[in-house]
Amino acid sequence: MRKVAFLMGSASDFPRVEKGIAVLRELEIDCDVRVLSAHRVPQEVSGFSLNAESAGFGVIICAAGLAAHLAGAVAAHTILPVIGLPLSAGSLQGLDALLSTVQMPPGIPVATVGIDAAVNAAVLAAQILALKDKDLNARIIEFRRKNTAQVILADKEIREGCR
Ligand code: RP5
Repeated sequence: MRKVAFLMGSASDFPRVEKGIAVLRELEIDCDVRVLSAHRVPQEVSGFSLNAESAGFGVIICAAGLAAHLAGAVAAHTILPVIGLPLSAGSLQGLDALLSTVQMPPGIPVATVGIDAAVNAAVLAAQILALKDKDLNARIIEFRRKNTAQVILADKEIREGCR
């Protein structure tokens, strides 16, 4: 199975992305986690992106806050699917990162999830890889079944507590 690259613009982003990394691990997906900034190390970003397909990656998740250009910079250099994960760093609480990530020009898409939605970024990456992996497909179905069971249990507990 191809790997997922989980890139973040700064090490300070890690607390906001670790739940997504945990989901990839739970789904038994190989994941390389890197700090790569579009602005601070642009040459490393382009080098990584140009080589990503031959290095065995199938999807690239790019998490960044503020003027979040990491996903767009990566997407400019590869036709692998790029998932943008805008983060709530800074005084605009992620709205800046959301718009910087999602508003890509025609022909260079970034599939953008919600602000700080690291879990959704990971599940979307898994669903893309699962198109060519039946075992992973089954693990995602089980992951969703567990989520459903948790909500049903929460509903039961709340209803019983309100009696
Ligand atoms: C962005 O700037 C990073 O993704 C991070 O969210 C934000 C702040 O980075 P640091 O100044 O904490 O390194 O590029």
